[in-house]
Parts: sequence; structure tokens; C-alpha cells
Amino acid sequence: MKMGRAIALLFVVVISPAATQRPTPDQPVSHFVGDGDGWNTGVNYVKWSKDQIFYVGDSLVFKFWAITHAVDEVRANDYKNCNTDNIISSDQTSPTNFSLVIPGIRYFICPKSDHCSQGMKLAINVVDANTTKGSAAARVGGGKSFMLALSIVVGAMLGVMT
Ligand SMILES: *[C@@H]1O[C@H](CO)[C@@H](O)[C@H](O)[C@H]1NC(C)=O
Ligand SMILES: *[C@@H]1O[C@H](CO)[C@@H](O)[C@H](O)[C@H]1NC(C)=O
Ligand SMILES: [Cu+2]
Repeated sequence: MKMGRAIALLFVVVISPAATQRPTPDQPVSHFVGDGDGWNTGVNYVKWSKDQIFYVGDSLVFKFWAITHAVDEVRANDYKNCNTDNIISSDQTSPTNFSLVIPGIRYFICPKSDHCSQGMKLAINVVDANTTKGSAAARVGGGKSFMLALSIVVGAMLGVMT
């Protein structure tokens, strides 16, 4: 009984925080680029994207002032160099909604003025929630099952000691 209670307590303490971090894509999500700032200059998109998990099935939505901005999807090198000569696509109307249908990194830049070199660029890693190797999803999922295993071991030890 004591051991059971110790395990139950550890489950609550250790497992619950993970639940708030959207470990699995129960429902597809629309990620609004830059949140309230939208797609604009002066926004740190590295910081913005770091706090998100982009699952296959989600959408990426750019909201911007179409007079001064646009969204070009580009390849890795062109993202790095802010090169708009080999674009994959260009969208001039807001909002622009990209469906994230396959895993992998996608790159977006603003082609207007020198906004890209000023930091108006976004790279996201789209992960398949079903894949368990080397993805952000795997880190979340793997971390969760590791914590689960740990809590069982610690719980068992506590049960034996008390
Ligand atoms: C973006 O497109 C997807 C797929 O069509 C849709 O489910 C989602 O609601 C759209 N998001 C917005 C904010 O319009
Ligand atoms: C993940 O697996 C579930 C169940 O097998 C399936 O319904 C779902 O479409 C898969 N998701 C992806 C992104 O492949
Ligand atoms: Cu711009």
C-alpha cells in the first residue's frame, strides 16, 4: 500500500508538468508566426520558434502588412544568404497559411527591402509525432517515458525503504 501511494505521488509530481507542453499532437494547431507581432521586422523568430513544436498536420500562418512584406519559402542556403533567386514559393497576401505535411526543416524569408538580412527570416523543424528518432517529438516523448521509468524506480525504492 505504502509503495503504491509513493508511486502514485511521484506520477503526479513528475508526469504532470510534461502534460502542459503538448507532448503529442492531439489536435492540429495553427502556429501564428510571431504571435501578436506577426511577420514583421524587429521580431526574433529564432526565439519564437524555439518555444514551439511543429507537428506534421499543423499549420503555419503568416500575418503581415502586404505593402511592405511578403513570404518566400526558400532552401537552406538561400535562407542563410537571404537569396531570393531560387525561391520555392512567394506569397504576397496576408494571411498566408502553410500546411505542414511532411517532416523536415522549412525556411521562410521576407524578400522585401533588406528585411531578411535584418532578421526577418524563419526556419522551423517539422516533426512527425510517430517518429521516435532524433526529432523534437522524440525528445519530448523520450523524456516523458524516461521520467516515467525513473518515477517507477524511485517509487519502488521509496516503497522498500518506508
Ligand atoms: C490553415 O489551414 C489549415 C488547413 O487548411 C486549417 O485547418 C487551419 O484552420 C488554417 N488556419 C488558419 C488560421 O486559417
Ligand atoms: C501517426 O499514427 C497514427 C496511428 O497509427 C495515424 O493515424 C497518424 O496519421 C500518424 N501520423 C502521421 C503524421 O503520420
Ligand atoms: Cu518584410
